[in-house]
Amino acid sequence: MQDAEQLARFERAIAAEEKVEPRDWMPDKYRANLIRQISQHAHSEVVGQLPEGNWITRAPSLRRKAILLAKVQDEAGHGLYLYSATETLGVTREELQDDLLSGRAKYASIFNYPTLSWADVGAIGWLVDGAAIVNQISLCRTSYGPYARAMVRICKEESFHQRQGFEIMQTLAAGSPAQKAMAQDALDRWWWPTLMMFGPHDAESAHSQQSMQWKIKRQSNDELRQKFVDQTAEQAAHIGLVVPDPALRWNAARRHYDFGAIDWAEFQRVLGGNGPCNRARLAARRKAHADGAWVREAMLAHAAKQAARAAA
Ligand code: FAQ
Repeated sequence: MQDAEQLARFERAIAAEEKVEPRDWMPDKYRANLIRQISQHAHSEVVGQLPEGNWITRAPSLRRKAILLAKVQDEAGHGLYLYSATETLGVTREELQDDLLSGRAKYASIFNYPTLSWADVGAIGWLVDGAAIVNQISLCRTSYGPYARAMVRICKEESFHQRQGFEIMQTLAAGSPAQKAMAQDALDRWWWPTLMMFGPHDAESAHSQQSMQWKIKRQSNDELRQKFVDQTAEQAAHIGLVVPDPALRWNAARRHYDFGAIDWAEFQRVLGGNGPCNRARLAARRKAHADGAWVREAMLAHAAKQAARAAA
């Protein structure tokens, strides 16, 4: 079959909301764009364990520690689903790891910020997982089958993460003046970096047009960011915390919250490797990979022995 015919068939399937599956024909650019987005997403889940992992040994109670351990472990699982989904597109896990560890691959900018207090664990669950859900609910309808299915499961777990983070913030905000101040300080530091998670404005977004056309993305960066602001502004008011944006106000005509300008220079700095924790995050991942070398070697040796026994 000619490429033009295959492309027309592919586009008809996309228009009919059919899922694209690994063995289906797909344009090279569709495949490359998916490998880029899903692998960045996988790397984000894995690097995203580090800021919260920092607090496992210092959680304020056994209950909080058990919840945090489970949450961080969930993020590792999300990384695994997403690496597996990426592998269905013909790229190997080793290549993906190499891209991350060499610094070639991007991961979400938010994970390059430090967790300075226990309230930051609450802020991450509430804001970062909250933003991730807004984005990922939309991706449950993405056109690539393995990615869409991974998103359904991930969203269920992220909802629990968001609720536990909100509950930490709610508890602190209703606590002593010092606890409330700690919660407010966390909101002050995490608010703007969370808004950056949705990516550049639509007009500046390099991939959006093609990704929307192929239904890889179902809603634009700005639409999703607005949805997040609308829901989170009300949640902050509900627990008596103040969003650090003097321009934030309900716009009755638009039926949305207006909000202030994002510092895109800061976003670019973090993407360029110069955020507060970029170097520490990559160093931690490289160390974990090196420390795990013996496990990989042992597993390969075991698999080779099993295969030799089966062949004998
Ligand atoms: N950080 O043309 P666009 C989580 C890059 S999961 C870093 O708009 P696109 C769970 C972008 O990659 C969080 N880079 O790109 C959790 C592109 O670079 P490239 C991760 C960013 O793909 C919670 C360039 O800028 N979620 O948090 C960022 O159409 C708690 C141009 O941008 C996902 O990955 C950024 N914020 O739209 C875990 C969701 N924004 O490749 C642990 C899936 C943009 O040309 C603890 N991904 N860039 O070099 C997406 O929905 C999309 O990829 C966007 C970006 C919306 C992130």
